Amino acid sequence: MGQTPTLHMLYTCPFCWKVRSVIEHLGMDVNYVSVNGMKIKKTVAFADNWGRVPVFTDENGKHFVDSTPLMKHIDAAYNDGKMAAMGESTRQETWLDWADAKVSKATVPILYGSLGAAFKTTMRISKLEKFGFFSKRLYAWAGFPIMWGIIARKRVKKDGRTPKKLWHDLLTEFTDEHGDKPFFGGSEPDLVDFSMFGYTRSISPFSQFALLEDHEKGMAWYRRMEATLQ
Ligand SMILES: N[C@@H](CCC(=O)N[C@@H](CS)C(=O)NCC(=O)O)C(=O)O
Repeated sequence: MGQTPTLHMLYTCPFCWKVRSVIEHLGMDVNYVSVNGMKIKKTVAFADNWGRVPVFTDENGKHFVDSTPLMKHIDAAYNDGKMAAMGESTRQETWLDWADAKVSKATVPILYGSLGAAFKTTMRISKLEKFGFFSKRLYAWAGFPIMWGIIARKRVKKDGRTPKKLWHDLLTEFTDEHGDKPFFGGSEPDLVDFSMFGYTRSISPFSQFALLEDHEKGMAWYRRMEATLQ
Protein backbone atom coordinates (compact mmCIF):
# COMPACT_ATOMS: atom_id res chain seq x y z
CA MET A 1 0.00 0.00 0.00
CA GLY A 2 2.30 2.79 1.24
CA GLN A 3 1.65 6.48 0.63
CA THR A 4 -0.82 8.07 -1.79
CA PRO A 5 0.98 8.76 -5.09
CA THR A 6 1.65 12.39 -5.92
CA LEU A 7 2.02 14.35 -9.14
CA HIS A 8 4.11 17.51 -8.99
CA MET A 9 2.78 19.74 -11.72
CA LEU A 10 2.04 23.15 -13.11
CA TYR A 11 -1.60 23.83 -13.90
CA THR A 12 -0.80 25.23 -17.32
CA CYS A 13 1.92 22.75 -18.35
CA PRO A 14 0.90 20.68 -21.41
CA PHE A 15 3.11 17.75 -20.38
CA CYS A 16 1.40 17.62 -17.00
CA TRP A 17 -2.04 17.52 -18.67
CA LYS A 18 -1.02 14.40 -20.60
CA VAL A 19 -0.29 12.53 -17.38
CA ARG A 20 -3.21 14.00 -15.46
CA SER A 21 -5.61 12.89 -18.15
CA VAL A 22 -4.46 9.26 -17.91
CA ILE A 23 -4.75 9.45 -14.10
CA GLU A 24 -8.28 10.88 -14.35
CA HIS A 25 -9.27 8.32 -16.97
CA LEU A 26 -8.16 5.47 -14.70
CA GLY A 27 -9.77 7.12 -11.66
CA MET A 28 -6.56 6.81 -9.62
CA ASP A 29 -6.20 8.34 -6.19
CA VAL A 30 -3.34 10.82 -6.67
CA ASN A 31 -2.51 14.01 -4.78
CA TYR A 32 -1.69 16.89 -7.12
CA VAL A 33 1.05 19.21 -5.92
CA SER A 34 1.14 22.57 -7.71
CA VAL A 35 4.66 23.91 -7.89
CA ASN A 36 5.72 27.53 -8.09
CA GLY A 37 6.67 28.07 -11.75
CA MET A 38 9.67 30.16 -10.72
CA LYS A 39 11.02 27.42 -8.45
CA ILE A 40 10.50 24.22 -10.41
CA LYS A 41 14.12 23.06 -10.34
CA LYS A 42 14.40 23.47 -6.58
CA THR A 43 10.99 22.00 -5.80
CA VAL A 44 11.48 18.78 -7.76
CA ALA A 45 15.21 18.42 -7.12
CA PHE A 46 14.32 15.26 -5.15
CA ALA A 47 13.76 13.50 -8.49
CA ASP A 48 17.37 13.01 -9.57
CA ASN A 49 17.80 16.64 -10.57
CA TRP A 50 15.53 16.26 -13.58
CA GLY A 51 14.33 19.77 -12.83
CA ARG A 52 11.04 19.64 -14.73
CA VAL A 53 7.40 18.85 -14.16
CA PRO A 54 5.52 16.52 -14.22
CA VAL A 55 7.10 14.28 -11.57
CA PHE A 56 5.13 11.27 -10.35
CA THR A 57 5.96 9.71 -6.98
CA ASP A 58 4.41 6.30 -6.47
CA GLU A 59 3.12 4.61 -3.30
CA ASN A 60 6.63 3.35 -2.52
CA GLY A 61 8.22 6.79 -2.88
CA LYS A 62 9.78 5.98 -6.26
CA HIS A 63 9.97 8.89 -8.75
CA PHE A 64 9.06 8.85 -12.43
CA VAL A 65 9.67 11.69 -14.88
CA ASP A 66 9.14 12.72 -18.52
CA SER A 67 5.50 12.71 -19.56
CA THR A 68 5.48 10.07 -22.31
CA PRO A 69 7.50 7.43 -20.40
CA LEU A 70 5.43 8.44 -17.36
CA MET A 71 2.13 7.75 -19.13
CA LYS A 72 3.52 4.38 -20.22
CA HIS A 73 4.57 3.60 -16.66
CA ILE A 74 1.14 4.46 -15.25
CA ASP A 75 -0.56 2.31 -17.88
CA ALA A 76 1.80 -0.60 -17.12
CA ALA A 77 1.63 -0.35 -13.32
CA TYR A 78 -2.05 0.57 -12.78
CA ASN A 79 -3.84 -0.62 -15.93
CA ASP A 80 -2.15 -3.95 -16.80
CA GLY A 81 -0.59 -2.23 -19.82
CA LYS A 82 -3.94 -2.32 -21.60
CA MET A 83 -3.37 0.92 -23.50
CA ALA A 84 0.09 -0.07 -24.69
CA ALA A 85 -1.38 -3.35 -25.92
CA MET A 86 -4.00 -1.63 -28.12
CA GLY A 87 -3.15 -1.96 -31.79
CA GLU A 88 0.25 -2.11 -33.38
CA SER A 89 3.11 -0.88 -31.19
CA THR A 90 5.14 0.75 -33.98
CA ARG A 91 2.09 2.80 -35.01
CA GLN A 92 1.64 3.90 -31.41
CA GLU A 93 5.33 4.84 -31.02
CA THR A 94 5.34 6.78 -34.29
CA TRP A 95 2.34 8.84 -33.24
CA LEU A 96 3.58 9.39 -29.69
CA ASP A 97 6.73 10.85 -31.26
CA TRP A 98 4.59 12.86 -33.68
CA ALA A 99 2.63 14.42 -30.81
CA ASP A 100 5.77 15.20 -28.79
CA ALA A 101 7.56 16.68 -31.79
CA LYS A 102 4.77 18.54 -33.59
CA VAL A 103 1.84 19.16 -31.27
CA SER A 104 3.97 20.21 -28.33
CA LYS A 105 5.46 22.93 -30.55
CA ALA A 106 2.05 24.17 -31.68
CA THR A 107 0.90 25.18 -28.19
CA VAL A 108 3.40 28.02 -27.67
CA PRO A 109 2.42 29.84 -30.90
CA ILE A 110 -1.28 29.71 -30.11
CA LEU A 111 -0.76 30.99 -26.58
CA TYR A 112 1.96 33.54 -27.29
CA GLY A 113 1.98 34.00 -31.08
CA SER A 114 0.85 37.63 -31.01
CA LEU A 115 1.51 40.30 -28.45
CA GLY A 116 -2.15 40.36 -27.43
CA ALA A 117 -2.22 36.57 -27.09
CA ALA A 118 1.02 36.56 -25.09
CA PHE A 119 -0.36 39.21 -22.75
CA LYS A 120 -3.68 37.41 -22.21
CA THR A 121 -1.92 34.10 -21.62
CA THR A 122 0.55 35.56 -19.17
CA MET A 123 -2.14 37.30 -17.16
CA ARG A 124 -4.20 34.12 -17.05
CA ILE A 125 -1.19 32.06 -15.93
CA SER A 126 -0.40 34.52 -13.17
CA LYS A 127 -3.96 33.97 -11.91
CA LEU A 128 -4.01 30.17 -12.25
CA GLU A 129 -0.60 29.16 -10.99
CA LYS A 130 0.83 29.19 -7.53
CA PHE A 131 3.32 32.05 -7.17
CA GLY A 132 4.80 34.08 -4.37
CA PHE A 133 3.36 37.59 -3.99
CA PHE A 134 6.25 39.27 -5.76
CA SER A 135 7.07 36.63 -8.33
CA LYS A 136 3.45 36.69 -9.52
CA ARG A 137 3.67 40.38 -10.38
CA LEU A 138 7.12 39.97 -11.80
CA TYR A 139 5.95 37.12 -13.99
CA ALA A 140 2.90 38.99 -15.25
CA TRP A 141 4.63 42.23 -16.10
CA ALA A 142 8.29 41.59 -16.78
CA GLY A 143 10.46 39.37 -18.94
CA PHE A 144 8.34 36.29 -19.57
CA PRO A 145 5.69 37.60 -21.94
CA ILE A 146 8.31 39.35 -24.01
CA MET A 147 10.60 36.34 -24.13
CA TRP A 148 7.79 33.99 -25.06
CA GLY A 149 6.36 36.45 -27.54
CA ILE A 150 9.66 36.63 -29.39
CA ILE A 151 10.15 32.85 -29.46
CA ALA A 152 6.58 32.22 -30.53
CA ARG A 153 6.58 34.84 -33.27
CA LYS A 154 9.77 33.41 -34.72
CA ARG A 155 8.17 29.99 -34.80
CA VAL A 156 5.00 31.27 -36.45
CA LYS A 157 7.03 33.11 -39.07
CA LYS A 158 9.17 30.05 -39.84
CA ASP A 159 6.15 27.79 -40.23
CA GLY A 160 4.24 30.27 -42.35
CA ARG A 161 0.84 29.15 -41.07
CA THR A 162 -1.23 31.00 -38.50
CA PRO A 163 -1.26 29.28 -35.07
CA LYS A 164 -4.91 28.43 -35.68
CA LYS A 165 -4.24 26.86 -39.10
CA LEU A 166 -1.35 24.87 -37.65
CA TRP A 167 -3.61 23.45 -34.93
CA HIS A 168 -6.38 22.69 -37.40
CA ASP A 169 -3.94 20.85 -39.67
CA LEU A 170 -2.65 18.79 -36.75
CA LEU A 171 -6.18 17.94 -35.58
CA THR A 172 -7.09 16.92 -39.14
CA GLU A 173 -3.99 14.74 -39.52
CA PHE A 174 -4.73 13.13 -36.18
CA THR A 175 -8.47 12.51 -36.61
CA ASP A 176 -7.98 11.25 -40.20
CA GLU A 177 -5.83 8.51 -38.70
CA HIS A 178 -8.83 7.31 -36.65
CA GLY A 179 -10.57 6.08 -39.81
CA ASP A 180 -14.16 5.32 -38.86
CA LYS A 181 -13.26 4.66 -35.21
CA PRO A 182 -14.06 7.08 -32.36
CA PHE A 183 -10.46 7.14 -31.06
CA PHE A 184 -6.91 6.70 -32.33
CA GLY A 185 -6.83 3.53 -30.19
CA GLY A 186 -10.04 2.22 -31.84
CA SER A 187 -13.20 1.83 -29.78
CA GLU A 188 -11.26 2.93 -26.66
CA PRO A 189 -8.61 5.63 -26.24
CA ASP A 190 -4.94 4.64 -26.02
CA LEU A 191 -1.75 6.47 -25.00
CA VAL A 192 -1.65 8.48 -28.23
CA ASP A 193 -5.19 9.72 -27.57
CA PHE A 194 -4.16 10.84 -24.09
CA SER A 195 -0.99 12.51 -25.30
CA MET A 196 -2.89 14.50 -27.92
CA PHE A 197 -5.72 15.15 -25.48
CA GLY A 198 -3.28 16.49 -22.87
CA TYR A 199 -1.72 18.93 -25.32
CA THR A 200 -5.14 20.09 -26.50
CA ARG A 201 -6.56 20.29 -22.99
CA SER A 202 -3.69 22.47 -21.80
CA ILE A 203 -5.10 25.26 -24.00
CA SER A 204 -8.61 24.88 -22.56
CA PRO A 205 -8.11 27.32 -19.63
CA PHE A 206 -7.27 30.08 -22.14
CA SER A 207 -9.54 32.13 -24.39
CA GLN A 208 -7.51 30.97 -27.43
CA PHE A 209 -9.20 27.57 -27.05
CA ALA A 210 -12.05 29.11 -29.07
CA LEU A 211 -9.73 28.95 -32.12
CA LEU A 212 -9.75 25.16 -31.89
CA GLU A 213 -13.44 24.83 -31.21
CA ASP A 214 -14.52 25.17 -34.82
CA HIS A 215 -12.57 22.05 -35.83
CA GLU A 216 -15.60 19.79 -35.96
CA LYS A 217 -13.98 16.34 -36.01
CA GLY A 218 -11.29 17.37 -33.54
CA MET A 219 -13.79 18.75 -31.07
CA ALA A 220 -16.10 15.73 -31.39
CA TRP A 221 -13.08 13.56 -30.48
CA TYR A 222 -12.12 15.97 -27.66
CA ARG A 223 -15.60 15.73 -26.12
CA ARG A 224 -15.51 11.94 -26.39
CA MET A 225 -12.17 11.99 -24.55
CA GLU A 226 -13.61 14.21 -21.81
CA ALA A 227 -16.44 11.74 -21.37
CA THR A 228 -13.93 8.95 -20.57
CA LEU A 229 -12.56 10.82 -17.52
CA GLN A 230 -13.70 9.82 -14.06
N1 LIG B 1 9.93 16.23 -21.94
C1 LIG B 1 9.37 16.69 -20.69
C2 LIG B 1 9.20 18.19 -20.70
C3 LIG B 1 8.74 18.74 -19.38
C4 LIG B 1 8.86 20.25 -19.30
O1 LIG B 1 9.58 20.86 -20.09
N2 LIG B 1 8.16 20.87 -18.35
C5 LIG B 1 8.27 22.30 -18.14
C6 LIG B 1 6.96 22.90 -17.72
S1 LIG B 1 5.76 22.94 -19.03
C7 LIG B 1 9.26 22.55 -17.03
O2 LIG B 1 9.17 21.93 -15.99
N3 LIG B 1 10.22 23.44 -17.25
C8 LIG B 1 11.13 23.82 -16.22
C9 LIG B 1 12.47 24.20 -16.76
O3 LIG B 1 12.75 23.86 -17.91
O4 LIG B 1 13.20 24.83 -16.01
C10 LIG B 1 8.05 15.99 -20.47
O5 LIG B 1 7.43 15.56 -21.45
O6 LIG B 1 7.65 15.77 -19.30
